[in-house]
Formats: sequence, C-alpha cells, structure tokens
Amino acid sequence: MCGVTGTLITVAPTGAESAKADVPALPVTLDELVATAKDCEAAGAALVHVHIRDADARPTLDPVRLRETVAALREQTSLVVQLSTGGSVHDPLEARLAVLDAAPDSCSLTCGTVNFGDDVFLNPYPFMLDLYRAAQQAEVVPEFELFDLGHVAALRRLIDTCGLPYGGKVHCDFVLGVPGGMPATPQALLAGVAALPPEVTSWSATGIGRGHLPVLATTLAAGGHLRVGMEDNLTFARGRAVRDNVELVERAVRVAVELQRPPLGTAEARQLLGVRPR
Ligand code: KMH
Ligand code: ZN
Repeated sequence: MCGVTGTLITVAPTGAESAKADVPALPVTLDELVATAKDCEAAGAALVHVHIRDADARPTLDPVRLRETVAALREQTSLVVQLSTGGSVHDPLEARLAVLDAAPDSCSLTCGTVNFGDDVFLNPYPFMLDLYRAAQQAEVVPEFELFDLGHVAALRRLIDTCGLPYGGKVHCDFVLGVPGGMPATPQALLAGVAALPPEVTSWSATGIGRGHLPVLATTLAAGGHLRVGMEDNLTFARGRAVRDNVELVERAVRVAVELQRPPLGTAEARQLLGVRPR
C-alpha cells in the first residue's frame, strides 16, 4: 500500500443511533439525505455510507425505501453508494441480508460481534459468510468493518474460506471508539493496520468521539483513507456541535490536501474499490 496518493473520503451522514429530535441537522428524509450527499460530493467525498429512516425518523431496513434511496442517490450524485448491512442493533439478521436486494455499489460487512454501549452488535461468523457469499453473487463490493482486533483475524478467515470479493479488491474500514470495541487511538489503529492480511488493497478509518482527529491524522500519515460524518461524530470541536456533514468533509479535505493526499474523485474511488461501473 506504499505510494498511496489520493484520499478516498467516505461520508457516513446519518447512522442508526442518533435521534432527529436530539440532532435536528441529521439527514433523515430522502430529500435531506440526497441534499447532504450532493453537498458532500461537491466538497470532496466519493462514497456515501447509508442508513435510512422511516416516516417517523426511526432506523429502518424497509426494502422499498432502500431501493428508492439507491435510485435517488444514483440519479443525483456520482458517489459510490454503500448501504449499511449493520442497520441498528435491533435489526434481525435476515433483514440485514436482504439489504443486498437494493443492489447498491457496496455494502458494509462487519467482521464480528462487538459490545455496542449497553447493546450487542451481532455478527456471528455464519452470518458473515452468508453475507459475503451473497455479495459475491450480487456483484456488490463489501467494505469490511473492523471494530476490534479480533475482527481483523476474522477477515483473514473469511478470505481464506470465500476468496476475494467481486471486483478483486479488499477494502476495509476501522471503526474505532465504540464502547466495547478498539479505542479511538493511534496505537490501536496502528496495531490493526499491522495485522491486516496482505490481500487488503486499501483501508480507511474513523474515530468516534474525541479520538476522531487523532485517528484522522494517523490514518493519513499511515497511508489510509478517511471516513467522517454525523454517524460517528456530533462534536466538531470542544464545546461546539457539528453544524452539518459538509463541514466534516471540508475539514477532512483540508487536512488531506495539506498532507499531499488530495481527495479522490468518484471515478478513481470506483477503481480503487473495484465496484461495478454505472
Ligand atoms: N449501527 C451499528 C449497529 C454498519 O453500518 O455496517 C452498525 C453500523 C455498522 O453502523
Ligand atoms: Zn453504519
């Protein structure tokens, strides 16, 4: 992975954990999501990691809404569209598998179960296998989500069992700082990076909460790519709430440019990840 030049910037604008009532700037309707996605693309994002909400702004995996969301994002942006198969901690495994029916470019695939605050984010190995094989079949590129060091070992096991994803690239994303997973520290990130299987062709990272900026800086220095967004962070700086997703993308772009790692365009991102051409 030496010689990495540009930076893939992923925006995760919504997530499943924050309530619209508590965070009015959270994009929860289709119109809000598309508007955010367009603004973030203009600011330098190339991939959008999508969780959707129902009419009451609650997390949902409704198949019709998912299809409409993929269609609208495709029509109005050229972003790589990644649907979350993690959903919320309350979503059943079958509904999470069915996310692939909405035919996104990419899907998240979390490489193991992890405590998630007071809840459990369930990802049993047989479910990971089913999801991986279904993604290969559907020609959807998985992004392997790594919340813990054990997830890196599980990624090795998955690749040994199932081979490479559709497109032949292996992209993973460290999500650091969930209460129950690896902490959002440079040390934890670098331990994870050192343990990645050689098949990995690119990786990104996001730090939740106060470790966000140290993780961002370490990621760029270590040749990784960035994920930012209100799914992961609601505080922009000490005592200052995030205004919107765009300012998180803009800040990531500023730092990346200073470090000679300018943002990748969406066509370059597609190449990096091996996603299907539109
Ligand atoms: N909402 C979390 C329980 C993913 O998108 O795949 C899971 C999550 C990971 O956000
Ligand atoms: Zn997510």
